[in-house]
Amino acid sequence: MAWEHIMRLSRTASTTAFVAGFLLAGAPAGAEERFVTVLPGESPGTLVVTVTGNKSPSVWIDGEATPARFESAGNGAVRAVISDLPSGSSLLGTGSGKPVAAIPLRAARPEEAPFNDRVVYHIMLGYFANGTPANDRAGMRRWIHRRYAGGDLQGVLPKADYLGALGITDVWLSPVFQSETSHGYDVQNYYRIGDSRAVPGDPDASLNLFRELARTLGDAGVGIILDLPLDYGAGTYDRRAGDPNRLKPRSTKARQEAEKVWESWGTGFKYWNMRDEDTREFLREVALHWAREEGVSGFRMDYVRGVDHAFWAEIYRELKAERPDLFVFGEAWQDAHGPGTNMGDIAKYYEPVDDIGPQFDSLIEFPMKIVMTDVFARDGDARQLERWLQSTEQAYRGHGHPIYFIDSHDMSRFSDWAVDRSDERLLAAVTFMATLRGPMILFYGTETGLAGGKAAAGFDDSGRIPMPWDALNEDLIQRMTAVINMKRDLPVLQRGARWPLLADANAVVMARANDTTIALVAVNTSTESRTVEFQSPAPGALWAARLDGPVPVSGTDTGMLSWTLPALATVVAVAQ
Ligand SMILES: [Ca+2]
Repeated sequence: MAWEHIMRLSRTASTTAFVAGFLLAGAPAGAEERFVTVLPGESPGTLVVTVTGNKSPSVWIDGEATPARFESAGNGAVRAVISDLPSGSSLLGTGSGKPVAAIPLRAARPEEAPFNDRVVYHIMLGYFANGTPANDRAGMRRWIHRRYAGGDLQGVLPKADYLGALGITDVWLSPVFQSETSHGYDVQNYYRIGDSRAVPGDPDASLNLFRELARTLGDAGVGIILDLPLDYGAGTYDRRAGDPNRLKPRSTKARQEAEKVWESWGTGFKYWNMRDEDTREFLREVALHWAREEGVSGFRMDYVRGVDHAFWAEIYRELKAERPDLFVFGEAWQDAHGPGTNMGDIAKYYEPVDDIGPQFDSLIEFPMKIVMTDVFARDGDARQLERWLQSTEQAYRGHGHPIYFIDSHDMSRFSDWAVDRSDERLLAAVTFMATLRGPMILFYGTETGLAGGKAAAGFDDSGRIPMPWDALNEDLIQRMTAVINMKRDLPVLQRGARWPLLADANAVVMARANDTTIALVAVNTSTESRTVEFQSPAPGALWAARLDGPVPVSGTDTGMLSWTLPALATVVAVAQ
């Protein structure tokens, strides 16, 4: 959930107006420096960079301006050789006065980004699979979605093999707790599995079912990530069974404008009083309980903007002390203000809090989701991909390992935005996402091209559609599985440096590199096959295709590569 969506709903902007507005917001304003290419120089410790947007830009290494002499490279771009790079340099930036764009210069070490290999499959329980009609609507008193399909843990259980076969590492379950709605974010008891999700009226049987599911998924190599709303509980929160440590949590009225609007819809939420230390402990204990007692693999923290930064750092520190392997990521969405503002806001959650430490392992990457949808689904200018990757790298300053997604429960599905519903368009987007530095989320149904909602900007819940088990697109699922396996097989995609090589209106080429491997990634968003030519980051290397794609071959000039890209595709090749 994200409260700002209410503000969005009050607007009447049409879809096209939103996209156009976004493109304007995303276009470079005047001199906005961007890297066109970054390539290793001939001698170690040198880089050859090309920058556009400023004839005499500054170059920054880890936030420090570094000397560089630029000369014209044509097309308004300038080129410089940067030598004597300090070893271990992380972030190469450009911009006047301060860096505005950056690229990661070195691969993240596994201990710096231990969760970048994760592929998280997001299940919204009510729509995924209905294991029994006996619990449908049990305990629900409000907010029953028009497409709620009775889905429950009994339904997920027999799908464990399906989920394991996709190659995912975790499932993120929408809130499993006792609640009065179909979405489940209004928790009545953090310690009880909800009646509509499991066995009505029998908390012990419900918990046993959850444990059976955790075991079965575990056998398939898949962990469970719980969706945890800690900003608020239901107005009807169970103060006896829901507070086993007798901490007597306190609540307040809504504190933020968006929350007030939400409350006016009559859901009767109770906002936890974060000024009360017992309440903070109560909330930390909730997460610790599920980590200690039920062995979940992580948490997706809901609406983190509703809670202070210190709380997130405190709960992160306690969780990691207990279970360093827990993957903790947050949702910091601010949809009423566009991706630029949201990016700045997300950046605050990547910053460690003084005297406490980090807040999250990762944050859900909303800005790139919007950009990827515009480029891959709406034929938007492909240069936006490169531009926004460089913007987010700078904004997150190397702390950030965004968890990328293209579909979610709160936004219109990619396939509903798409100008045509080709498998290629969707697959090109998911493949591109899989090549980005960070973990990724696949919303249930995306692997089979699920659509049937509507295209609307900001919050929209029309993508909550029952999983079409009787009409799966087996071919697409197989190809998605290959993409997921590629992500998991190639550490260079998970943590490697990223060198931009080419970007134009409908093509992007980049390299990903670590100490042992260089991978090339190319995107063609046009509906025709086309050949791109670019400088090789590894002259003389032979390239092997992944995903049965084409390979780059020697170009017209020495050191150039030529790659013929299929229409609407993201292709990957790895240096041999
Ligand atoms: Ca059911």
